[in-house]
Amino acid sequence: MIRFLTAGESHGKSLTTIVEGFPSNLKIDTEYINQQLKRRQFGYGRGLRMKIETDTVEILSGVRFGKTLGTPISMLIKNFDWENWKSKMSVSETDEQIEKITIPRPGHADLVGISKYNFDDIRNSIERSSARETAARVAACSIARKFLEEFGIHIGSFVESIGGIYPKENFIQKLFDNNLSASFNGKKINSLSDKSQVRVLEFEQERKIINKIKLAKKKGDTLGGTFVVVATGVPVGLGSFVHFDRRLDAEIAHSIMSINAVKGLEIGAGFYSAENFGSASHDEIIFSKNKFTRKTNRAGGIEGGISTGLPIIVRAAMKPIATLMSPIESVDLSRMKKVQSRRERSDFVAVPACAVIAESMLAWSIAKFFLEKFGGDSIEETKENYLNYTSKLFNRIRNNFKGS
Ligand code: EPS
Repeated sequence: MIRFLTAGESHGKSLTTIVEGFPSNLKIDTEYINQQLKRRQFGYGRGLRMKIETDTVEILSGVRFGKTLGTPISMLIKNFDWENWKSKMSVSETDEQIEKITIPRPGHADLVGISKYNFDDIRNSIERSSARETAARVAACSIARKFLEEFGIHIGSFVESIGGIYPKENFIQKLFDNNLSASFNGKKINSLSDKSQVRVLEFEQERKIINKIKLAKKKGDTLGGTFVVVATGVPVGLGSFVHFDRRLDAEIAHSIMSINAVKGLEIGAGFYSAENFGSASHDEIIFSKNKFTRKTNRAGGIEGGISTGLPIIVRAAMKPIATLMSPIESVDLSRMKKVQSRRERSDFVAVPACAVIAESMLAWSIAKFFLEKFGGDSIEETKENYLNYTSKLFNRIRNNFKGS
């Protein structure tokens, strides 16, 4: 069982995370984690905060001479902006007069947060509900990502649309076609999308999106979008149909929906299938070269809550950032009067970052179920378990059904 916790406020001193349950002897280094943190910070449309922060991790425990010890791994990411927030975010009581925030922003956790936690200052809700926390998640999930790479599992993502601007080519259909998806795997996708300022795969679409973001900025508005995350190299048999909380699709949905501002999710051709005949929705089974495969992958790599061995395809929708520079209606809680909601420094678009965070969360979910099936105390033992299962899989099926 792997688990992780994160701690830290957006403008507090730092973010921290503790990751527990990974086997010993997994090679890991700070540079690998920093690379993922950098990818999360990138993207046209981020606000001024990203000019202040350069996220890097300090590993505090659990790793020796570049390898995991099997003990809890703790990590720290500094908030450079904290220098500007020392009094506003003081841990101890302060005599300084700190202005309270009294106008909740619609779409944020502001109003629900003060209602639930009995606060007299919206700042107390803002700080932890901020998507800054996702930096710690990416650090934690980098361990999962590195672990999966040991088994040839690679995770990639691209932004499908921002502000309703879609690509000319239907990349999702390409992923559903098994002949095409082989050359369109997790690694390949990232080698293309990492080069784009908005993580898209078409140059013309990128140009149009950047123009739309410029327009949003000018109007003091924000935009959301859709993105796709793909995991390739996942073996058959992760997850289960035996109980709701052991289904791989349910686990993935939980992970991705937990990312700030994600409001929609589908696995494979989810919504398309709902409009079409079953014959156009399912993936015909083919037997070739001692292996089972499918003509298509509309199931998005999961059937009956279990991985099929084909790429796992997740598509999600992120709502526009809720902090607007041209505000919408709200209520000032100090006077209980209708007002325009408060302005606060923020991002205009964070869909590219969201896609990278979703890669990380998907890596976590797959690693969780992978270790449940193959987990040993060391990476070597885990590899033996994995090879024992995968190398015998086909023969077991053939022998079981011989003569039936
Ligand atoms: C965020 C608001 C902005 C973002 C922040 C998330 O921060 P600030 O209020 O300091 O300008 O930049 O995201 C990050 C700091 C990050 O690292 O992703 C929010 O309200 O969620």
